[in-house]
Amino acid sequence: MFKTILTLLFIFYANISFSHSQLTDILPKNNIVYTKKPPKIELTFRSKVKLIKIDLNRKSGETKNIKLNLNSYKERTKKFTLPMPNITSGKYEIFWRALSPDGHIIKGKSVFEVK
Ligand SMILES: [Cu+2]
Repeated sequence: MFKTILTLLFIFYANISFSHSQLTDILPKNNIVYTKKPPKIELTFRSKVKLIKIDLNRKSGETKNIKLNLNSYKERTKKFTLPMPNITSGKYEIFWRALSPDGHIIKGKSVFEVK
């Protein structure tokens, strides 16, 4: 009986942790110092998601939002590739938010520096 409960609990938690799609890769990578401007912003997910927003913020000095055009990224997909805007050296943060196929909002960020 006890073993059955444990097994059920395990299945329950395994379902929770794997039901929503997770980010498997992000470029520019988190906590990386780049010696030149990374050519693109790329988010890769485990399954097809709807991108809700991506913010690119310059964190050196006063925080400044750099406009990204997301008009052509309305479709649900596993991989989103955006050209990197013209950024100078400094510290930056990418903040993203997406809708997982199970209806959950997933989000994350990547902080990087361009020397
Ligand atoms: Cu989920």
